[in-house]
Amino acid sequence: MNQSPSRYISNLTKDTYALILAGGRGSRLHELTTWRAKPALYFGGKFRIIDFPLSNCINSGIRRVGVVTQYKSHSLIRHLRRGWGHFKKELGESVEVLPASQRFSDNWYEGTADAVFQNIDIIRDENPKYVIILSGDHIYRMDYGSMIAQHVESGAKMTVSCMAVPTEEAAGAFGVMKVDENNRILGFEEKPAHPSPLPNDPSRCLASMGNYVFDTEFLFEQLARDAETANSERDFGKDIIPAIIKDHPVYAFNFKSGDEGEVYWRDVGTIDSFWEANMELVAPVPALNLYDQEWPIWTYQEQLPPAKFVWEDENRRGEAINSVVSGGCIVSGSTLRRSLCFSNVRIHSYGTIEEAVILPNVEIKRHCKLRKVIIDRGCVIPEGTVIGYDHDEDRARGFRVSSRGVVLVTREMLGQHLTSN
Ligand code: ADQ
Ligand code: ADP
Repeated sequence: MNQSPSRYISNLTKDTYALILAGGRGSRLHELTTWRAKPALYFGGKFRIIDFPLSNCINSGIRRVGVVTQYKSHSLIRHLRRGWGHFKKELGESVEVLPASQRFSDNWYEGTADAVFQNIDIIRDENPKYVIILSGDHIYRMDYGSMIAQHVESGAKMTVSCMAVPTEEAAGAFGVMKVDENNRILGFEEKPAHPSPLPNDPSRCLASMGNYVFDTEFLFEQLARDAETANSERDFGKDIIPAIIKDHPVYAFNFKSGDEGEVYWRDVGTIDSFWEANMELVAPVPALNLYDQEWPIWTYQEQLPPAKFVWEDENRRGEAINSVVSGGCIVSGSTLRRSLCFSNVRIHSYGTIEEAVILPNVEIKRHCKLRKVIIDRGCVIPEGTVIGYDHDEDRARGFRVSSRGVVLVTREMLGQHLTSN
């Protein structure tokens, strides 16, 4: 590195095009993804999941980004247009939506590799030296610049970001790799039932985070080769990586998050993990720092008035304890504990709300008692409703109770008007 490291990295990130894969179905999120793709799901009081990889790109200095969409993309595309549509192509900046448009074949995107393959001409037009392919499904803060720098310095053709995770968590869920002492990948299995553990730690294995850096030409060659391969599922984890590691230098990049302590990376793929990851944010010191002005998470935000708390008398104490409350909310005469309210939530008097994740535009009428719930956008909770105290009763009313006892409530379950967000 004969230039200053930051200058060296910014030259590399400038020469990189990012493709965020945001077509996933997220079926284990049940009704939360009936109307929206998983990357469009709300998170953390005012964000959507996609804002995290997008902000990581912008904060890393990668200013040319394509977002590949497919399943239930309306909410996602609207969010991208409103929140991410202001980049200037003339300044070499753009966030473009790339829907499956059957330009090459009669098929929608098959696997992840096919989703990239069908956009080759768009990437070629940008003429980047490197392409970074990112999953649009995860919550984390990561400087992609160091991954690209390692990619270039190691002489890799492809680099896979990874982290050590408990083997029982990885089983059937993640791509798992074996590496040599220089981090070159020697073996890769997609979602094995019995992952091979790390040599120095039998309880953990090295899992792929689904983020890849490629030399552009090499990526194109491999996608073309895979497209001609019979029985391929056109997937990076299942097909491309296992096929290339023997004959080409493919390296692992060990992800360490910027914060001290635990490496923060969350796959909010289930009702329980979605609720838990949101709940983590109401802890006094959460593992994910959303308040770091050096690494802002950008999003679309409406112009909203500040949150307001109204304490009328001893029986109507409008208060929020260990909670996160977004703009446009009014908590009047109710107590909120360990809860997270997105924008424009109205909570009326004589209520007790605990461990609740309340998505935007919800209204909770008087005398409600809610515990360990997720309330989907736009629900109106009728006066006197009790949820989360008797799960048989909750199920009988049509709410979904998760395996760890989180109750999901949507407008449809309440028999209320639906819109496609
Ligand atoms: P999964 O996340 O299970 O495993 P997949 O379902 O293919 O893999 O999703 C990867 C990303 O691509 C997601 O962001 C998803 O939204 C998106 N996606 C999926 N199909 C798509 C399509 N047809 N078009 C557009 N986008 C699509 C992957 C790797 C594993 C790794 C985990 C980490 O395969 O090796 O361990 O990610 O979560
Ligand atoms: P509840 O009947 O359950 O107490 P209300 O809807 O009457 O709930 O609201 C109670 C209090 O919240 C009001 O007295 C007022 O202080 C505040 N409030 C409600 N709406 C607004 C608003 N649009 N702007 C400012 N404050 C409001």
